[in-house]
Amino acid sequence: MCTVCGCSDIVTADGKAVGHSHGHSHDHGHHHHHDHGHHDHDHGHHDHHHYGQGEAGVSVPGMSQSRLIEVETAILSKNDAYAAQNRRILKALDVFALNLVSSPGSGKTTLLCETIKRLGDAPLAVIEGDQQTQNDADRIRATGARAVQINTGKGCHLDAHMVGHALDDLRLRQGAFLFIENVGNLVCPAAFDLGEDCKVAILSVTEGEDKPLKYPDMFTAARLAILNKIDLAPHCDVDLDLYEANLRRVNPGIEIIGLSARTGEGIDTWLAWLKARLADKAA
Ligand SMILES: Nc1nc2c(ncn2[C@@H]2O[C@H](COP(=O)(O)OP(=O)(O)O)[C@@H](O)[C@H]2O)c(=O)[nH]1
Ligand SMILES: [Mg+2]
Repeated sequence: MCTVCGCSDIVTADGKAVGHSHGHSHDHGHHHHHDHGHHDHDHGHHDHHHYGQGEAGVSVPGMSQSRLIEVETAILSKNDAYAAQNRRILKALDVFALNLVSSPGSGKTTLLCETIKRLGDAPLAVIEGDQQTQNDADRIRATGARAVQINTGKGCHLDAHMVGHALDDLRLRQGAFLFIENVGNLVCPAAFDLGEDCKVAILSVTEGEDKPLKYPDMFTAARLAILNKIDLAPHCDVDLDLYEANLRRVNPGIEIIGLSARTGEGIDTWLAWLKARLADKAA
């Protein structure tokens, strides 16, 4: 994940930047690209280069698979300790925390604004993650809700340490919802536990039915998938059943809600789901 896409906040003691998730299957046979110095593209021997089939699930020039796993384990265990601390704080307040993950533009902020309006006076707060700008926190604050913006710079995901600092500023109320909008990215945020109760993956109908198959880690990590922008479905020739089938192929237990943050269609199902989860948390 992160070395490959340029995340700079993941740096080990020896100054190397790395990270990624390796919870995949090793059942497939080929490992032939890991030890090569380069590939000769002039001869058409290969029409598929897969750099994720080694033990680490990722390739970084100059680093062995075992070294990559070592570094990743160190990063994620540090993150997990912060996540556990966040989780204790949230549990003590019976706060239900959601980590909203998606590619940029799927409608996370729009859905959050509509959700906040419809939740009325339910206590809630929002953490907004983006590489730059406070635009999304401003959009949330315009609804009257409390929001803290986290800018990650070159970082491609929120981590539990960042969220811990935001929690200090949020003054969460007992029994509140906490919505964490992660950096728009279908890859890296999947690997980082923030201490949330669950990840919610938002996919919009214009993104293509094959996205769950192409980015399985995110949809495996999510409890719920929201299929947003269903108002656009009639205009863009999408197969909603195929979206659902592909989501269930990578995560048979995933819950799915289709809605439109624009027209409000389906949003009541989402609100009912949220309220049921908050009640579960307090139980
Ligand atoms: N047609 C339609 N557009 C939407 C819907 N939800 C969001 N959008 C639009 O999609 C664009 C990106 O939305 P935004 O909330 O900023 O996405 P984010 O990057 O995931 O936070 C904006 O132009 C929104 O108005 C929807 O349900 N239907
Ligand atoms: Mg946004």
